[in-house]
Amino acid sequence: MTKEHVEGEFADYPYCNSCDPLAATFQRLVVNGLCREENNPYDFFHALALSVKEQMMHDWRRTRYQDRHAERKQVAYLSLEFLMGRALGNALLNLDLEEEAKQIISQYQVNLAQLEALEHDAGLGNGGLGRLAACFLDSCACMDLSVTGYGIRYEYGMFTQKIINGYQIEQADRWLKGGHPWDVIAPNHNVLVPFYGRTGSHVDHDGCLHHTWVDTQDVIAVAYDVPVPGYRNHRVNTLRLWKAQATEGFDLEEFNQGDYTEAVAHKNLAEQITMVLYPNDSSENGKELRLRQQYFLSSASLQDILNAWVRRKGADFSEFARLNVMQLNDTHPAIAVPELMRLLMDHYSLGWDEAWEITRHTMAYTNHTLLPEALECWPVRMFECILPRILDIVYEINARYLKLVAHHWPGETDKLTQMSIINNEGEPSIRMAYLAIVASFSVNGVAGLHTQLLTSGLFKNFYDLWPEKFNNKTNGVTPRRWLAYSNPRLSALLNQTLGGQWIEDLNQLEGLKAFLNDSEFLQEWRQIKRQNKVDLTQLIKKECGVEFAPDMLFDVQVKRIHEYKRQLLNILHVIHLYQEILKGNVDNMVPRCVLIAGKAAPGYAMAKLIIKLANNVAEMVNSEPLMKPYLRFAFLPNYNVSAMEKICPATDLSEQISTAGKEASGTGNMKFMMNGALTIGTLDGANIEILEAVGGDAFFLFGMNANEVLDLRNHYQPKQIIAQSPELSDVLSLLKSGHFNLLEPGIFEPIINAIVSGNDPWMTAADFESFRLAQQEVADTYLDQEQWTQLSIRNTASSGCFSSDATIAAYRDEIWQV
Ligand code: B1H
Repeated sequence: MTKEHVEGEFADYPYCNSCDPLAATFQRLVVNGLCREENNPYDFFHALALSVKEQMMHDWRRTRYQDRHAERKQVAYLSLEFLMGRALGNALLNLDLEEEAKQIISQYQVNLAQLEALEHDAGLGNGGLGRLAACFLDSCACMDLSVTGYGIRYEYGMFTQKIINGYQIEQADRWLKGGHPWDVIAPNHNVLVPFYGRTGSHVDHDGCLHHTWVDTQDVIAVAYDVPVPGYRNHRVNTLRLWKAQATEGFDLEEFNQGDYTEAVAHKNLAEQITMVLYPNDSSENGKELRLRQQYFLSSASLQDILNAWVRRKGADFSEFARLNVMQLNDTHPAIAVPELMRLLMDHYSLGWDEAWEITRHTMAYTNHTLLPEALECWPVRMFECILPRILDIVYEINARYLKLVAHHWPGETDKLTQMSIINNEGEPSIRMAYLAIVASFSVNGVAGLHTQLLTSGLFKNFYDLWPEKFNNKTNGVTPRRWLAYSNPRLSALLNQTLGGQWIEDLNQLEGLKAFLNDSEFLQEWRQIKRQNKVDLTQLIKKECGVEFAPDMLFDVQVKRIHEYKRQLLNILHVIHLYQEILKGNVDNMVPRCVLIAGKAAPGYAMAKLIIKLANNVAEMVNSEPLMKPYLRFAFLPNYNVSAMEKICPATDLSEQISTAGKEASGTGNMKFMMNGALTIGTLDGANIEILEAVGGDAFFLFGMNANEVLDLRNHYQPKQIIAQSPELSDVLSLLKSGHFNLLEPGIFEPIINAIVSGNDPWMTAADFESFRLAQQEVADTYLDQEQWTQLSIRNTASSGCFSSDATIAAYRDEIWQV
């Protein structure tokens, strides 16, 4: 689209469209003293980021104006997490300003890559779920969809991980300390979010009963807007992040009574809400502050959406559901359901039925996990105290819905207990997933197997009741960040070979298959991977002091540390290779560099112990001279988005080895595939779809499938399995002998016990042999470099369906119906 075209089409847009060129803004900022010290690179970064934001301002404002005035459905993506990573490189790519930026800063003895590296990651998420939200925002902007992200502006994002003596140490992530050049405060969008207080009711002049929520302690939600630029299409969407601020009113009262400290303490209480991201991936933690975060986000976002509606349409909500949809990113913002009811009834005087019709036609819920420990249940007593009015509404929703259940299953009273939103076994609690399902017109899982397991297991009753609500939307990742930006060498080859259209239409990568027998092309492909490996080698040397070598096989597992993801299986395999090398069994052995990275939730002792084990094994492997030609092992600290940008272009083998049925989808698996890695994996999550897309000969499959895992569960006897595998027995004996923890005897006992216990839900021992054999097949394949390269090309060529553009197209057509 040309600039004239854009201006012509929106001729009625009332604002002027003038903006200095990037260079002029940059010069002005530098000269006007943003660069305080001579040649301080961070100041240059800041000036460049501000200049790039300036370039977006016109399109940003126009996008908002246009979306407001078009009778198009508006989508709100509600999420407690947006794992954005760095913004500069991505903005330069999407706005086509890379070359210009390079030019501008070439005068200052720094280069663009150095400046980009100074940007602090926006780590406002834990892992896959938060990064998915970020990829979706990119795709929505690129596909010209009017989608607003709503989230929380945490003062402290995902913690910084340090490794000291092999142990994970968490440090606060002060990501805003150098200033955040990207956001714009929008004070005219501030809203008040109520907490505590009590409910009441009154009858108005017309005899109507009204419910009230009084004596509340209100917190101001301040809007911080972050621009989300589309790919060269002049659309700039908004990510609106809320920050909590104490109201002056409630401070003042106590202040006037002379209680200064109480007043300040209360201020802190309010502002605590957006202080820190909860660092749990796949487990809820039930803290009151977390509930306050969830309500704060949900209420502020819905008030914002309703305010915008009322400004345009007045208090007529008859068209609201046709023109609005809220996508709930897991149950974390599911409290938006009763909150929308409350706002419509208590603020805009709608009746229950009218409010419910609107709610159940605007809410859509995405489930991201089957793990029972991650399913949110809030104690009723917590709601009673913090959100009394919301609790009333939840009770009413439940009562009306249970009538429907009773009608559908006459006489089956246990259905009522099983399906009730309120769980009365033990301490009464609210099942947030049930609340979300009852109120949503769409419920989706994030990969084929995951959705199938939802409808046949966890949510089976609901599927029987409302089959039409359920659908699958397999995850995807944005090819802008994860291929075009992260892998410039490969990207250049793709442009040269296929033209530049693949960036917006990833299925065009299929065209690579025409070059599978072109030896020159294969050679180039190999060279690019090798260069990327050289780059990663430098990072590993710097961060871990371990020397990777670019001609060895790069075998990589990076993701949150969790027992179900089975980093342990990977470590056991490394120990096995170590033993083979010590024994001299090295004929045909393929030299390998194994990399593990990831954070453990601070309260998850077993995950932290797995990190310690990885570090101790790495220490032994890397310090044994015999290993050097064959095996290196590193644990890279502080895995985050920008680390993945360097890791995925350099990976040969992607480890996706979770216990089948446990990983809902996975998205790292897709980034690796796109960048030409081969996968070793189980039939879990989106691995299944990757296998289908690329073909069985280009995927190293091993292990039990989800049904076999279930079947084995009740008669699992790892001791027998271990006895039948001399390799696994040897590995466990060495581990038991204390070989890897000479100075800290006994520390790995919990790990050994977990593996040999019949209670191990992740069944590490059961899949070891199959994993070891698959790894041997990997090695055999890698020996034939030509074949490996062909398989690598086929992986990239087949990755088109894992673009988040494809995923978003399906959300758009099948859920949002915009
Ligand atoms: C996923 C979470 C998650 N599923 C609770 N569930 C959280 C649960 O802070 N909490 O309380 C945070 C995150 N995260 C991941 O979502 C799945 O494990 C992946 O398999 C999936 O690819 C990803 C995106 O759908």
